[in-house]
Amino acid sequence: MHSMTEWLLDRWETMALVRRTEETIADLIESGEARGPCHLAIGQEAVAAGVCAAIEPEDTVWGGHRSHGHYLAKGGSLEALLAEILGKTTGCSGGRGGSMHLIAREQGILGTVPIVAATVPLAVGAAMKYKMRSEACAAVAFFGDGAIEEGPVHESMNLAALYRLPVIFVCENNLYSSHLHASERRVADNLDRAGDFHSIPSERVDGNDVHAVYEVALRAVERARAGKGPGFLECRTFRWRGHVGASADVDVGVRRRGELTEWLAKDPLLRVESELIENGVRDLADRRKSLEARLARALAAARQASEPDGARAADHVWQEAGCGR
Ligand SMILES: Cc1ncc(C[n+]2csc(CCOP(=O)(O)OP(=O)(O)O)c2C)c(N)n1
Ligand SMILES: [Mg+2]
Repeated sequence: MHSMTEWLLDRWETMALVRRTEETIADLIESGEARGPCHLAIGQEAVAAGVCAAIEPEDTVWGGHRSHGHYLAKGGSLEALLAEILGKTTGCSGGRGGSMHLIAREQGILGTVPIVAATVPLAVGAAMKYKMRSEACAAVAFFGDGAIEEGPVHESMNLAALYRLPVIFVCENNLYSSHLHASERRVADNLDRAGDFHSIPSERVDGNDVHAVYEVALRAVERARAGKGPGFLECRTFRWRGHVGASADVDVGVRRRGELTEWLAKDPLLRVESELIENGVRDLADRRKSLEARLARALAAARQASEPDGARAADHVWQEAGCGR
């Protein structure tokens, strides 16, 4: 098989995994089995898949409240994700965090946290460590267009630019922050210029085109590794579901209803599938079947896992005096 087709098949595997996992999570929300808030990124899969393909296993990623895709694309365990969402002890955060608190240290997923913009400075901190210790790693901060409205993103960009840190700022511009459209929050559609003020090279890319995302991410990562400092990517995309939960939020306004129809036609996964079929790949149905079997196994294991012990709810809350100082 042509190596480009193999590369694209890998991206398909990641994007289909993210899509079907999130659709499964949507079912768990609707049935009431998943009780904590879940934010789905269905429709945005090419950003996680493209960026994570451009980095190495030892690089780190950081995310926010909508990070199932980042976690899976970087190699986080599917079973530990579903178990976390179901609040089980085998979850990646021991069942204490739920959908919005994902971590997998071994895979370089050092934290997804729902305080908007909060992990961006942490990614910069990691990049500072790489630089100080001359480690050839890069850190990736995934955040939304709403996060740009928070101070820590700008402070982080300034520091990263000043010290030429190996960090990539990946802004997933899905046009909405909760229920507010970008045009209700900003005077201009200019997030691609967010890095200008700090002399950080910034690029706008079609976030539904996995090839395009990969290419800009790779350029930024190569620059960062060469000691040339951070990069900023604005990935234009759209979430098909609502801000939180399984619904599509089309009742939020006429605008969103029209936009959704428009964006459904730009399905990033379907684009990859069409290209694979054009390139002669004929076994997508078999691959889909294996994916369903994998998902069913992971969900069954998560369901069977034990619930955390209520008597230990305060574990990890307090730092014992004298420890870790
Ligand atoms: C500091 C902070 N302010 C407000 C919120 C409430 N909140 C949660 S998600 C969200 C919207 C974030 O929008 P964006 O960054 O574009 O990410 P998206 O939801 O579109 O992926 C807000 C305002 C929060 N969690 N943290
Ligand atoms: Mg947004």
